Amino acid sequence: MSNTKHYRKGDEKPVFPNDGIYQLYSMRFCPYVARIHLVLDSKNIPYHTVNIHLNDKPDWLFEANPLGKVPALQLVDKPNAPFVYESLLIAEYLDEVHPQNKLYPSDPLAKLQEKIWIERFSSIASKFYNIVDGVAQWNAIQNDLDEFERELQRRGTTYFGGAKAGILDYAIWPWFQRTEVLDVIFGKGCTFSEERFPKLTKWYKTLVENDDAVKKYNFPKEAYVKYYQSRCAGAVDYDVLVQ
Ligand SMILES: N[C@@H](CCC(=O)N[C@@H](CS)C(=O)NCC(=O)O)C(=O)O
Repeated sequence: MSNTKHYRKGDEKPVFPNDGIYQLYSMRFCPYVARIHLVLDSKNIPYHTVNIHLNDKPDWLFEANPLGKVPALQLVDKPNAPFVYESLLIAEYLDEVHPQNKLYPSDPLAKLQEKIWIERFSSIASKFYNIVDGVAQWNAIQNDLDEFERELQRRGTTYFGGAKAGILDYAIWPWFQRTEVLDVIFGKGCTFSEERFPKLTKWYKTLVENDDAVKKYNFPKEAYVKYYQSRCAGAVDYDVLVQ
């Protein structure tokens, strides 16, 4: 994980050594990119990070992803070093190509069912962006999260993946990280409470405290607050973690 500055329009594209190491186009607070950091780190795959200022994108971002979004991953180990994008497609590819610490179930049906749960989470993810009425929106998210609470209860395991984190854990964790700053995003009084979500709150805490990939990616709450405050003020500061 790299806390380097976010490149803007007009900045030269960084040059890395010819070392065959993946190059990840990232934004430090993007939950979709976080999925890829978690997958790469959980497998101990080295990578270079190129942080992008998404409100003032360098032209060369579009060579990486024609949609102008992050994540994009350059597979510099492959002929012509192609770029790939879309977080879940990248995650699945990495899990196939780097089988150490498998994240997806190997059984096709179990794998499909895990992907269905990730797909179901996408409506929650989008509700984090469309904050028309903050408190009402957080209530709507909680109603959706009830299903995930029940599912974790049904599985009876520490993680959705079992005794260790799997792809569903890493695919959804980045949005739970936002529960640290609910008051900034949705307004005062919004909480991710143990009473309503005994399993999920424990799951989140266990990941934060014990999972090496999450520990490596995570950042202090104060930085997150600053980032969201800058976003709410209409002048997003992606570089709050840059030393
Ligand atoms: N479906 C994409 C979503 C990626 C995405 O929306 N990334 C955001 C940052 S969190 C982005 O790059 N936004 C820039 C833009 O839309 O212009 C994925 O899963 O990779």
